[in-house]
Amino acid sequence: MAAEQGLSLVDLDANGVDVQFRADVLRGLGEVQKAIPARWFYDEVGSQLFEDITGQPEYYPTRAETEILQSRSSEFRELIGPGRAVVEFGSGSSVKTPLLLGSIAPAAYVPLDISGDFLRAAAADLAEKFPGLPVHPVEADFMRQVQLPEAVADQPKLGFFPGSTIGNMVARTAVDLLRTMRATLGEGSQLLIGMDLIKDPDVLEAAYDDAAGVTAAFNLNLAERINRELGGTIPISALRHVARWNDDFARIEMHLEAVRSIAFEVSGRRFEMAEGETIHTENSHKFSRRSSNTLLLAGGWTPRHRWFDSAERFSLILADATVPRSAP
Ligand code: AVJ
Repeated sequence: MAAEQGLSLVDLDANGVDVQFRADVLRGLGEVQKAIPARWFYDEVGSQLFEDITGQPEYYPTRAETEILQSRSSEFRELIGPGRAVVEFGSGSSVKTPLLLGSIAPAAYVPLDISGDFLRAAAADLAEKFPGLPVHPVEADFMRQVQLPEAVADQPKLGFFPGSTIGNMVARTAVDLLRTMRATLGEGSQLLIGMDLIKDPDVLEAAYDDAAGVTAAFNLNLAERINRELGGTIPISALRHVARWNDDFARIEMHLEAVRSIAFEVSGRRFEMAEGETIHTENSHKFSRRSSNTLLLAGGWTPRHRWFDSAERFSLILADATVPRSAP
């Protein structure tokens, strides 16, 4: 299918509609609790809005993680060592990746991303900042095992998965991804992964409902994207952004809530929402030291070192690929 021959991984129909987007939206709006996978936030508008979120005073994760990367350079160098191929899951953010690469003297940098455009931009940016560093971008869906370039086959790997993006997945999907990463990276690999921490629900809810309304715009853009790309007639002004802490699952949930009863069409199909009914658009799980250990171990990774920002809001964990052995 589309994944072959270096073609785009995005499957478009004859009208240019993203087939997977339409399938996910139609299925999700048909569920009892309406839900749409969070990955569909990130069209061009949504990606820009996320960048804007990271600059909001209430949204601490990006600043906290960047602080760790800035302040622990010598510890990274010591615990990771030189000569590794850094494999980043999702193409590099402008700030975090150079901080890591500058700390550890890597042998190569391999950004993986499903979007060829983001990938090429990130690769060009990094190649310019690190002139001697071989950069091998791979257009791939990292939720599946990826065949890494031949050039890095014999180099030990460091997986890099910042941002607490793992928190967007429910435990079962997160474990699948961690195991897939292990298969992609191989024996002897390490993983440096960002995981946001459980804290006061008021702080968390504010981080996902900033006063300037940028997160609200980010959430509502999903409904706008449905209208733009799938011939939707969702009345945007009848939807309200909601961010709420779910203590049982230790996660922030984002929803779009109907402020009155509405009916609309998407791709010719009709849907209704009662007043107060929601579309669940994102989970952002938060972790304790124990729950992060449990998740990593279940995914085949042994946590070796953990760093926190000075306010202890966010953690960056270095783990290595566990060699399975029998108990005890
Ligand atoms: C990019 C997935 C880490 O969950 O904090 C930010 C996305 N959503 N504000 C997060 C997001 C709302 C973000 N991640």
